[in-house]
Amino acid sequence: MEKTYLMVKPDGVQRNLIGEVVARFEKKGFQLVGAKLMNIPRELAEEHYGEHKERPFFGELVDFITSGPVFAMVWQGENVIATARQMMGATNPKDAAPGTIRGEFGVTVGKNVIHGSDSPESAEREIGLFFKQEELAEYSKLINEWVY
Ligand code: FUP
Repeated sequence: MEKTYLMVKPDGVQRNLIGEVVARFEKKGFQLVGAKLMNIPRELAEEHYGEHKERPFFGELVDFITSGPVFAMVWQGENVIATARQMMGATNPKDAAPGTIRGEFGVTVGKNVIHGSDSPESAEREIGLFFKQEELAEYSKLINEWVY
């Protein structure tokens, strides 16, 4: 089953949006297989956002993501990577469609509430950065007959 890494960022945690975000993915039919509230160590943040190392906003991005607890999650389901990206909306909340998480709850590009892996490669990499194998749960196959 396809898996993705999603994270409620420090702005979303401070604004009490964890439940709202979790509820949306649960109601859609995806399954939560791992979750934890954590403060991201600076080195982990720099590795997670490594692709942006040369960008002018890199320092601010790392400062922000380490500024308070995040809610790190792994979700699974058919096409969960691309569907979660659609449910999140565009990176810049000003371009995010109404109804999406960033469209509903975000205003600025920095504080955009949620992170989600953008490809199978980044999902695998990010899940590995934030979770140990034994922190991920397994469901019996039976449970899925109500969704698929
Ligand atoms: P996304 O995959 O939608 O989270 O977007 P990116 O990987 O392109 O960017 C990662 C984070 O960098 C965004 F969530 C917000 C931040 N960012 C900025 O602060 N300024 C920018 O111009 C672009 C991204």
